[in-house]
Amino acid sequence: TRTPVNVTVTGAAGQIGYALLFRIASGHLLGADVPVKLRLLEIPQGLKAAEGTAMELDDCAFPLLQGIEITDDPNVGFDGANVALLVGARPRTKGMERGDLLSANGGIFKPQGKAINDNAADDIKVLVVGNPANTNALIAQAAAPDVPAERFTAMTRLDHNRALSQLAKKTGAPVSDIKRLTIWGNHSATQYPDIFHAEIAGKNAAEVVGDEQWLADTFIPTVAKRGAAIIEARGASSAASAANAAIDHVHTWVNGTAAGDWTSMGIPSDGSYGVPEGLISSFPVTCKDGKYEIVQGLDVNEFSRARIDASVQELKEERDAVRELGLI
Ligand code: NAX
Repeated sequence: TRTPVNVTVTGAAGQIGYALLFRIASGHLLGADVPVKLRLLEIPQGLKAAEGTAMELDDCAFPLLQGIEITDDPNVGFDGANVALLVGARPRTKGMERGDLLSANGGIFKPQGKAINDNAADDIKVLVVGNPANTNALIAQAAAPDVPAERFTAMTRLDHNRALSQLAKKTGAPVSDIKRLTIWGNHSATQYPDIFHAEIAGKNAAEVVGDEQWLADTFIPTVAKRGAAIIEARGASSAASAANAAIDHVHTWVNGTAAGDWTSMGIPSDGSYGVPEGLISSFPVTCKDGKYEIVQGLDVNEFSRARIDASVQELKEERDAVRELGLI
Protein backbone atom coordinates (compact mmCIF):
# COMPACT_ATOMS: atom_id res chain seq x y z
CA THR A 1 0.00 0.00 0.00
CA ARG A 2 1.15 3.53 -0.73
CA THR A 3 2.12 5.93 2.03
CA PRO A 4 -0.50 8.65 2.36
CA VAL A 5 0.22 12.11 0.96
CA ASN A 6 -0.17 14.94 3.48
CA VAL A 7 -2.34 17.69 2.07
CA THR A 8 -2.71 20.94 4.01
CA VAL A 9 -5.60 23.28 3.24
CA THR A 10 -5.72 26.75 4.76
CA GLY A 11 -9.03 28.57 5.03
CA ALA A 12 -10.56 25.12 5.29
CA ALA A 13 -13.78 26.44 6.83
CA GLY A 14 -14.42 28.86 3.98
CA GLN A 15 -16.59 28.32 0.95
CA ILE A 16 -13.79 27.18 -1.37
CA GLY A 17 -12.56 24.87 1.38
CA TYR A 18 -16.00 23.32 1.61
CA ALA A 19 -16.02 22.61 -2.13
CA LEU A 20 -12.41 21.43 -2.15
CA LEU A 21 -11.96 19.04 0.74
CA PHE A 22 -14.42 16.40 -0.40
CA ARG A 23 -12.80 16.15 -3.79
CA ILE A 24 -9.33 15.85 -2.29
CA ALA A 25 -10.56 13.11 0.02
CA SER A 26 -12.27 11.24 -2.82
CA GLY A 27 -9.07 11.05 -4.86
CA HIS A 28 -9.50 13.81 -7.43
CA LEU A 29 -6.45 15.80 -6.39
CA LEU A 30 -3.76 13.15 -6.69
CA GLY A 31 -5.38 10.07 -8.15
CA ALA A 32 -7.86 7.33 -7.33
CA ASP A 33 -5.14 5.13 -5.82
CA VAL A 34 -3.40 7.71 -3.62
CA PRO A 35 -4.34 7.80 0.08
CA VAL A 36 -4.36 11.23 1.70
CA LYS A 37 -4.13 12.74 5.16
CA LEU A 38 -5.75 16.15 5.51
CA ARG A 39 -4.58 19.02 7.68
CA LEU A 40 -7.03 21.86 8.02
CA LEU A 41 -5.47 25.16 9.02
CA GLU A 42 -7.84 27.88 10.18
CA ILE A 43 -7.85 30.92 12.40
CA PRO A 44 -9.37 30.39 15.87
CA GLN A 45 -12.80 31.70 14.76
CA GLY A 46 -12.84 29.13 11.95
CA LEU A 47 -11.95 26.05 13.99
CA LYS A 48 -15.47 25.06 14.97
CA ALA A 49 -16.77 25.21 11.41
CA ALA A 50 -13.71 23.25 10.25
CA GLU A 51 -14.59 20.59 12.81
CA GLY A 52 -18.08 20.42 11.34
CA THR A 53 -16.64 19.92 7.87
CA ALA A 54 -14.35 17.21 9.25
CA MET A 55 -17.41 15.45 10.70
CA GLU A 56 -18.97 15.44 7.25
CA LEU A 57 -15.74 14.14 5.74
CA ASP A 58 -15.85 11.29 8.25
CA ASP A 59 -19.43 10.62 7.27
CA CYS A 60 -18.43 10.11 3.65
CA ALA A 61 -16.28 7.14 4.70
CA PHE A 62 -13.86 7.87 1.87
CA PRO A 63 -11.61 4.84 1.46
CA LEU A 64 -8.59 7.03 0.60
CA LEU A 65 -8.89 9.40 3.57
CA GLN A 66 -6.51 8.26 6.29
CA GLY A 67 -6.83 11.09 8.79
CA ILE A 68 -7.89 14.66 9.41
CA GLU A 69 -6.17 17.08 11.75
CA ILE A 70 -7.48 20.55 12.52
CA THR A 71 -5.31 23.34 13.87
CA ASP A 72 -4.79 27.08 14.08
CA ASP A 73 -1.01 26.68 14.40
CA PRO A 74 0.81 26.94 11.05
CA ASN A 75 3.75 24.90 12.38
CA VAL A 76 1.39 22.02 13.07
CA GLY A 77 -0.65 22.62 9.93
CA PHE A 78 2.32 22.32 7.58
CA ASP A 79 4.19 19.60 9.48
CA GLY A 80 5.25 17.04 6.90
CA ALA A 81 3.05 18.61 4.22
CA ASN A 82 3.60 17.33 0.69
CA VAL A 83 0.97 19.57 -0.89
CA ALA A 84 -0.24 22.88 0.55
CA LEU A 85 -3.26 24.72 -0.77
CA LEU A 86 -3.23 28.25 0.61
CA VAL A 87 -6.83 29.33 0.29
CA GLY A 88 -7.43 31.45 3.39
CA ALA A 89 -6.70 35.12 2.80
CA ARG A 90 -7.82 38.57 3.83
CA PRO A 91 -10.38 39.80 1.30
CA ARG A 92 -10.50 43.39 0.12
CA THR A 93 -13.20 45.25 1.99
CA LYS A 94 -14.80 48.55 1.11
CA GLY A 95 -12.46 51.49 1.18
CA MET A 96 -9.35 49.33 1.53
CA GLU A 97 -6.28 50.62 -0.33
CA ARG A 98 -3.91 48.25 -2.10
CA GLY A 99 -1.24 48.84 0.57
CA ASP A 100 -3.65 47.83 3.35
CA LEU A 101 -4.69 44.74 1.43
CA LEU A 102 -1.10 43.69 0.77
CA SER A 103 0.00 44.25 4.33
CA ALA A 104 -3.00 42.36 5.78
CA ASN A 105 -2.15 39.44 3.53
CA GLY A 106 1.52 39.74 4.33
CA GLY A 107 0.50 39.06 7.93
CA ILE A 108 -0.93 35.73 6.74
CA PHE A 109 1.43 34.58 3.99
CA LYS A 110 4.75 35.53 5.56
CA PRO A 111 4.29 33.37 8.68
CA GLN A 112 2.76 30.58 6.59
CA GLY A 113 5.77 30.68 4.24
CA LYS A 114 8.09 30.44 7.25
CA ALA A 115 6.09 27.54 8.69
CA ILE A 116 6.31 25.75 5.33
CA ASN A 117 10.05 26.39 5.29
CA ASP A 118 10.50 24.95 8.76
CA ASN A 119 8.05 22.05 8.74
CA ALA A 120 6.97 20.85 5.31
CA ALA A 121 8.25 17.72 3.57
CA ASP A 122 11.17 18.05 1.14
CA ASP A 123 8.90 17.55 -1.85
CA ILE A 124 6.39 20.24 -0.81
CA LYS A 125 4.33 21.78 -3.61
CA VAL A 126 2.43 24.98 -2.82
CA LEU A 127 -0.56 26.45 -4.61
CA VAL A 128 -1.76 29.89 -3.54
CA VAL A 129 -5.45 30.52 -4.21
CA GLY A 130 -6.12 33.35 -1.75
CA ASN A 131 -6.00 36.77 -3.39
CA PRO A 132 -3.98 38.66 -4.43
CA ALA A 133 -2.72 35.17 -5.30
CA ASN A 134 0.43 35.95 -7.29
CA THR A 135 1.80 38.40 -4.77
CA ASN A 136 0.74 36.31 -1.79
CA ALA A 137 2.73 33.46 -3.36
CA LEU A 138 5.72 35.78 -3.69
CA ILE A 139 5.48 36.71 -0.01
CA ALA A 140 5.27 33.08 1.11
CA GLN A 141 8.15 32.11 -1.18
CA ALA A 142 10.38 34.88 0.16
CA ALA A 143 9.76 33.61 3.70
CA ALA A 144 10.84 30.09 2.70
CA PRO A 145 14.45 30.39 1.54
CA ASP A 146 15.16 26.67 2.07
CA VAL A 147 12.36 25.57 -0.27
CA PRO A 148 13.16 25.67 -4.00
CA ALA A 149 11.47 28.82 -5.34
CA GLU A 150 9.68 26.96 -8.12
CA ARG A 151 7.54 25.06 -5.61
CA PHE A 152 5.50 28.21 -4.98
CA THR A 153 2.75 28.70 -7.54
CA ALA A 154 -0.37 30.83 -7.87
CA MET A 155 -3.70 29.83 -9.36
CA THR A 156 -4.70 31.05 -12.80
CA ARG A 157 -6.31 27.75 -13.75
CA LEU A 158 -9.78 29.10 -13.05
CA ASP A 159 -9.10 31.86 -15.57
CA HIS A 160 -7.78 29.22 -17.98
CA ASN A 161 -10.91 27.11 -17.58
CA ARG A 162 -13.17 30.15 -17.95
CA ALA A 163 -11.38 31.03 -21.19
CA LEU A 164 -11.77 27.47 -22.50
CA SER A 165 -15.46 27.58 -21.77
CA GLN A 166 -16.03 30.99 -23.40
CA LEU A 167 -14.13 29.90 -26.51
CA ALA A 168 -16.11 26.69 -26.71
CA LYS A 169 -19.36 28.65 -26.48
CA LYS A 170 -18.30 31.08 -29.20
CA THR A 171 -17.18 28.43 -31.67
CA GLY A 172 -19.58 25.62 -30.83
CA ALA A 173 -16.63 23.27 -30.33
CA PRO A 174 -16.53 20.97 -27.31
CA VAL A 175 -14.09 22.07 -24.61
CA SER A 176 -12.16 18.84 -25.14
CA ASP A 177 -11.26 19.96 -28.69
CA ILE A 178 -9.49 23.11 -27.45
CA LYS A 179 -5.78 22.96 -26.70
CA ARG A 180 -2.88 25.31 -25.95
CA LEU A 181 -4.76 28.23 -24.51
CA THR A 182 -2.72 30.54 -22.29
CA ILE A 183 -3.39 32.92 -19.42
CA TRP A 184 -0.53 35.41 -19.05
CA GLY A 185 0.25 37.71 -16.14
CA ASN A 186 -1.61 38.39 -12.93
CA HIS A 187 -4.76 36.70 -11.60
CA SER A 188 -6.61 40.01 -11.73
CA ALA A 189 -8.57 42.10 -14.19
CA THR A 190 -5.34 42.75 -16.15
CA GLN A 191 -4.78 39.06 -16.95
CA TYR A 192 -4.47 38.21 -20.62
CA PRO A 193 -6.21 35.13 -22.02
CA ASP A 194 -4.37 34.38 -25.29
CA ILE A 195 -5.92 32.31 -28.07
CA PHE A 196 -3.34 33.07 -30.79
CA HIS A 197 -1.54 29.78 -30.14
CA ALA A 198 -4.65 27.86 -29.18
CA GLU A 199 -6.04 25.15 -31.41
CA ILE A 200 -9.57 23.98 -31.92
CA ALA A 201 -9.65 20.46 -33.32
CA GLY A 202 -6.19 21.14 -34.75
CA LYS A 203 -7.03 24.50 -36.37
CA ASN A 204 -5.69 27.83 -35.12
CA ALA A 205 -8.28 29.24 -32.70
CA ALA A 206 -7.75 32.89 -33.62
CA GLU A 207 -8.37 31.99 -37.28
CA VAL A 208 -11.43 29.91 -36.43
CA VAL A 209 -12.85 32.88 -34.50
CA GLY A 210 -11.65 35.35 -37.14
CA ASP A 211 -12.87 38.35 -35.18
CA GLU A 212 -10.30 40.46 -33.34
CA GLN A 213 -13.07 42.79 -32.18
CA TRP A 214 -14.73 39.92 -30.31
CA LEU A 215 -11.40 39.06 -28.74
CA ALA A 216 -10.73 42.58 -27.53
CA ASP A 217 -14.25 43.67 -26.61
CA THR A 218 -15.96 40.49 -25.47
CA PHE A 219 -13.70 37.50 -24.83
CA ILE A 220 -10.91 39.13 -22.83
CA PRO A 221 -13.16 41.25 -20.57
CA THR A 222 -15.64 38.40 -20.07
CA VAL A 223 -12.88 36.09 -18.83
CA ALA A 224 -11.14 38.80 -16.78
CA LYS A 225 -14.35 40.00 -15.13
CA ARG A 226 -16.00 36.63 -14.69
CA GLY A 227 -15.35 36.63 -10.95
CA ALA A 228 -17.35 39.84 -10.56
CA ALA A 229 -20.15 38.46 -12.77
CA ILE A 230 -20.41 35.37 -10.55
CA ILE A 231 -20.65 37.54 -7.42
CA GLU A 232 -23.36 39.62 -9.10
CA ALA A 233 -25.38 36.53 -10.06
CA ARG A 234 -24.79 34.24 -7.10
CA GLY A 235 -24.44 36.78 -4.33
CA ALA A 236 -21.18 35.08 -3.35
CA SER A 237 -17.82 34.62 -5.03
CA SER A 238 -16.85 31.60 -7.13
CA ALA A 239 -16.35 28.61 -4.89
CA ALA A 240 -16.97 25.27 -6.61
CA SER A 241 -15.30 26.41 -9.82
CA ALA A 242 -12.35 27.80 -7.84
CA ALA A 243 -12.02 24.53 -5.94
CA ASN A 244 -12.24 22.62 -9.22
CA ALA A 245 -9.45 24.75 -10.68
CA ALA A 246 -7.26 24.14 -7.62
CA ILE A 247 -7.79 20.40 -8.09
CA ASP A 248 -6.92 20.71 -11.79
CA HIS A 249 -3.79 22.77 -11.06
CA VAL A 250 -2.29 20.29 -8.61
CA HIS A 251 -3.46 17.24 -10.53
CA THR A 252 -1.77 18.51 -13.71
CA TRP A 253 1.40 19.54 -11.85
CA VAL A 254 1.71 16.07 -10.29
CA ASN A 255 0.40 13.91 -13.12
CA GLY A 256 1.44 15.91 -16.20
CA THR A 257 -0.11 17.68 -19.18
CA ALA A 258 -1.47 15.69 -22.12
CA ALA A 259 0.78 15.30 -25.16
CA GLY A 260 0.41 18.29 -27.45
CA ASP A 261 -1.32 20.43 -24.85
CA TRP A 262 -0.29 22.81 -22.10
CA THR A 263 -1.88 24.63 -19.19
CA SER A 264 -1.54 27.95 -17.35
CA MET A 265 0.12 28.35 -13.96
CA GLY A 266 1.33 31.34 -11.98
CA ILE A 267 5.02 30.51 -11.45
CA PRO A 268 8.26 32.35 -10.67
CA SER A 269 9.51 33.84 -13.93
CA ASP A 270 12.92 32.81 -15.24
CA GLY A 271 12.89 35.88 -17.48
CA SER A 272 11.05 34.16 -20.34
CA TYR A 273 8.92 36.35 -22.62
CA GLY A 274 10.34 39.52 -21.08
CA VAL A 275 8.73 38.89 -17.68
CA PRO A 276 11.27 40.03 -15.04
CA GLU A 277 12.89 37.13 -13.24
CA GLY A 278 11.31 36.27 -9.91
CA LEU A 279 7.86 37.76 -10.51
CA ILE A 280 5.14 35.16 -10.05
CA SER A 281 3.31 35.45 -13.33
CA SER A 282 1.09 33.14 -15.34
CA PHE A 283 2.73 31.32 -18.27
CA PRO A 284 1.95 28.50 -20.65
CA VAL A 285 3.51 25.42 -19.05
CA THR A 286 3.86 21.71 -19.66
CA CYS A 287 4.13 19.35 -16.70
CA LYS A 288 5.89 16.01 -16.44
CA ASP A 289 7.11 13.88 -13.52
CA GLY A 290 5.96 16.45 -10.95
CA LYS A 291 7.82 19.35 -12.61
CA TYR A 292 6.67 22.14 -14.89
CA GLU A 293 8.42 23.93 -17.73
CA ILE A 294 7.53 27.14 -19.53
CA VAL A 295 6.59 26.56 -23.17
CA GLN A 296 9.33 28.30 -25.13
CA GLY A 297 9.55 29.86 -28.56
CA LEU A 298 6.02 31.18 -28.94
CA ASP A 299 5.75 34.12 -31.21
CA VAL A 300 4.13 37.04 -29.31
CA ASN A 301 2.31 39.46 -31.60
CA GLU A 302 1.75 43.14 -30.92
CA PHE A 303 -1.78 42.62 -29.63
CA SER A 304 -0.53 40.11 -27.08
CA ARG A 305 2.65 41.99 -26.17
CA ALA A 306 0.80 45.09 -24.99
CA ARG A 307 -1.55 43.06 -22.83
CA ILE A 308 1.15 40.86 -21.29
CA ASP A 309 3.21 43.96 -20.52
CA ALA A 310 0.28 45.70 -18.82
CA SER A 311 -0.40 42.76 -16.53
CA VAL A 312 3.30 42.30 -15.75
CA GLN A 313 3.52 46.00 -14.93
CA GLU A 314 0.80 45.48 -12.31
CA LEU A 315 2.75 42.54 -10.85
CA LYS A 316 5.87 44.70 -10.65
CA GLU A 317 3.93 47.38 -8.79
CA GLU A 318 2.57 44.82 -6.34
CA ARG A 319 6.08 43.42 -5.82
CA ASP A 320 7.51 46.90 -5.23
CA ALA A 321 4.74 47.64 -2.74
CA VAL A 322 5.35 44.48 -0.69
CA ARG A 323 9.07 45.14 -0.85
CA GLU A 324 8.49 48.59 0.58
CA LEU A 325 6.35 47.07 3.32
CA GLY A 326 9.25 44.77 4.23
CA LEU A 327 7.22 41.66 3.31
CA ILE A 328 9.77 40.24 0.88
P1 NAX B 1 -14.07 32.57 2.61
O1 NAX B 1 -14.08 33.91 3.24
O2 NAX B 1 -15.34 31.80 2.47
O3 NAX B 1 -13.05 31.63 3.40
C1 NAX B 1 -11.78 32.05 3.79
C2 NAX B 1 -11.41 31.25 5.01
O4 NAX B 1 -10.04 31.53 5.31
C3 NAX B 1 -12.21 31.60 6.26
O5 NAX B 1 -12.75 30.43 6.83
C4 NAX B 1 -11.17 32.25 7.19
O6 NAX B 1 -11.43 31.98 8.56
C5 NAX B 1 -9.90 31.57 6.71
N1 NAX B 1 -8.66 32.29 7.04
C6 NAX B 1 -8.44 33.62 7.08
N2 NAX B 1 -7.18 33.87 7.47
C7 NAX B 1 -6.58 32.69 7.68
C8 NAX B 1 -5.29 32.30 8.11
N3 NAX B 1 -4.36 33.20 8.44
N4 NAX B 1 -5.02 30.97 8.19
C9 NAX B 1 -5.95 30.05 7.91
N5 NAX B 1 -7.21 30.36 7.50
C10 NAX B 1 -7.51 31.66 7.38
O7 NAX B 1 -13.35 32.77 1.20
P2 NAX B 1 -13.40 31.83 -0.10
O8 NAX B 1 -14.57 32.17 -0.91
O9 NAX B 1 -13.20 30.42 0.33
O10 NAX B 1 -12.13 32.37 -0.89
C11 NAX B 1 -10.82 32.21 -0.40
C12 NAX B 1 -9.83 33.02 -1.21
O11 NAX B 1 -9.79 32.58 -2.56
C13 NAX B 1 -10.14 34.52 -1.27
O12 NAX B 1 -8.94 35.23 -1.04
C14 NAX B 1 -10.57 34.71 -2.71
O13 NAX B 1 -10.32 36.02 -3.15
C15 NAX B 1 -9.72 33.70 -3.41
N6 NAX B 1 -10.12 33.30 -4.78
C16 NAX B 1 -9.14 33.09 -5.67
C17 NAX B 1 -9.40 32.66 -6.96
C18 NAX B 1 -8.29 32.42 -7.95
O14 NAX B 1 -8.61 32.14 -9.10
N7 NAX B 1 -7.00 32.51 -7.62
C19 NAX B 1 -10.80 32.48 -7.42
C20 NAX B 1 -11.77 32.32 -6.32
C21 NAX B 1 -11.53 33.16 -5.10
O15 NAX B 1 -12.06 34.44 -5.35
